[in-house]
Amino acid sequence: MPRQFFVGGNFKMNPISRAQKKIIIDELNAADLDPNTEVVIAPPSLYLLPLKDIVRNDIKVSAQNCYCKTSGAYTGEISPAQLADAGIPYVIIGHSERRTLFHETSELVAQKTKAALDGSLSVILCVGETLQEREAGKTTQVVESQLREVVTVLNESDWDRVVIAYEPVWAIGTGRVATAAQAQEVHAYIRQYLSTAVSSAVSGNTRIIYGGSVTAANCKELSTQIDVDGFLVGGASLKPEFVNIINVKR
Ligand code: G2H
Repeated sequence: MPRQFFVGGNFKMNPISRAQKKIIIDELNAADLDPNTEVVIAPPSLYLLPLKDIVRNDIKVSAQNCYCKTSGAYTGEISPAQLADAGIPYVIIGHSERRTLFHETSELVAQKTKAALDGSLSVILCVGETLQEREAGKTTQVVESQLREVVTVLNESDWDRVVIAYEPVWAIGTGRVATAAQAQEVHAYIRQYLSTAVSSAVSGNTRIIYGGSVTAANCKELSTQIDVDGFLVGGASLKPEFVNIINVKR
């Protein structure tokens, strides 16, 4: 079965008001969207439930993070069980901003991924190298080591609900998008790695999306790459051009 194209909008800590949030959702609700593309938007946790209530049914809602425990004394955290109970189907795990600003290790990312899947969520799992690591020729080594921690704790069937987002840190929010060839090279490497580390079925079925300064202007060529199954969009997901990115395969 072909992999369904996937476009995620990672709002990060935006917008800063409920009024702005409503404008973004009103635009999405009114848009003519490609029905063949899976669309997921990830607002700040404060907006998850109200947004879920007003957004159209063919757009899914995702949390931007969750913890690896079900409940307890973990101030400021949200559990997979709470998200699932609230009807939130997806969560982003391991975004580079979580890894760098909040010191999340690959081991913790793997624990969170497993907990989210065990809590019946689907996971958008982010991996990617820094500019320093790329320039040192360590891109695939870094991405593989981030994935290896996850591979170690997941069962083969868990992968049905994982979307891998390759997000080179040097491309995130910088306006410096990876070239189509750079993205394809790493996506192909990830697919090959899944084939050897998990199974050829998981390698063939897992969606690998690209994130990092994706815009309506640069998404077309990226979308034609054989191993690019969609995008995780930050800044541009807050703008009207998000609709053009969703519709790139039309
Ligand atoms: C990468 C991306 C969304 P942006 O973080 O995950 O953000 O498109 O703003 O680079």
